Amino acid sequence: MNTVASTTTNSFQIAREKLYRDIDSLNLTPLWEVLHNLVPVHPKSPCLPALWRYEQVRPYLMRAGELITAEEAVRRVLILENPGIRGKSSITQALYAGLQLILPGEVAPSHRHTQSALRFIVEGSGAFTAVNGERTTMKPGDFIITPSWTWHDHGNEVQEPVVWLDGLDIPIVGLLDAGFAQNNPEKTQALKNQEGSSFARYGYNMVPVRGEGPFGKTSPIFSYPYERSREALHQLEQCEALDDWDGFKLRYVNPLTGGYPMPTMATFMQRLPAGFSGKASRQTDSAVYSVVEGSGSAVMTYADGAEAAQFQFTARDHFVVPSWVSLQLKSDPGCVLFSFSDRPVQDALGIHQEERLS
Ligand code: GTQ
Repeated sequence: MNTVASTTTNSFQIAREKLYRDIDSLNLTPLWEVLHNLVPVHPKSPCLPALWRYEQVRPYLMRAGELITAEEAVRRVLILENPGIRGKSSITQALYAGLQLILPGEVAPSHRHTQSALRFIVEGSGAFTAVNGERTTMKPGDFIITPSWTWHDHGNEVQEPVVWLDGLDIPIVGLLDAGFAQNNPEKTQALKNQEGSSFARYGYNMVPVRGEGPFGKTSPIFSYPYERSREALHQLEQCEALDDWDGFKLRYVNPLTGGYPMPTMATFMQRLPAGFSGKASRQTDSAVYSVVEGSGSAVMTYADGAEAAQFQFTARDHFVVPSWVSLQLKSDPGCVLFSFSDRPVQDALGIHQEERLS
């Protein structure tokens, strides 16, 4: 019986493989060989959890600073590449992240592209980024937006190096083959608006009575200063019970819509109070974290219960939590974490899922 069954199986197998070879030149391929990968039972990301310790990364960033100018590099950035998908310039399948350095006196020349960018300031105060004719000064913990297709240049007119985390939707725009880019003949764009004018218009829970926002689907606030987000979280801690999974966590908003500040990327800031030992949860949006203050630890677990990662983090470290890997955060001294993810895209598709494990 067995022999007959396996002979039949083998002859089918041989005939099937011949079929695959015969249809190959017509650019045809059988679905049934790949269906389980195309339509997984649950997300199985090729991305791995990873941590970039700032004390390890910083010396190399400074070495890059000695070897290439911001102007020659256009953007002097060390890309945070996910170890599971090396060579793709991506930190998750959907997102790009890198650490950008601008040294005193340098300019990163003006250009624009359809990819949206966020900046989260990691070290140094007083560099600027200019968007659409307005400058904003960068301070650690500030979250700054470069909306799609807006001219932007960065510069450092202070005496210290300035480093920030760049988060871009490069892989998403690449997936759609929808990228355009242009260099501005003006290296540093002409300023049209006084610094602070867009914050005055949109940053105080008030918005202009007439007219539409300047950036289409992107928030008209292009800098969300840390002092405000920090204050909000500290106040929350005084007056509200903490969430067992997140501690105190808020999401940044586009004041014109109440939605996410950018069409492709959601941003969050959270405070884990001293002694926090969180419960585990997992989400379908992979997230990139920048540690703003304090220190703590992360435990990540795969869907089958296997340990994915366990590490300690401290201020200025960065880490990535892949889709559907559960995350558990702890902090003895307390800490503040910034994070961003591709959640708006998943919300637009109606597929975002979160599971809070006990
Ligand atoms: O600052 O415009 O890290 O265009 C990658 C691509 C930064 C930027 C990056 C970019 C930029």
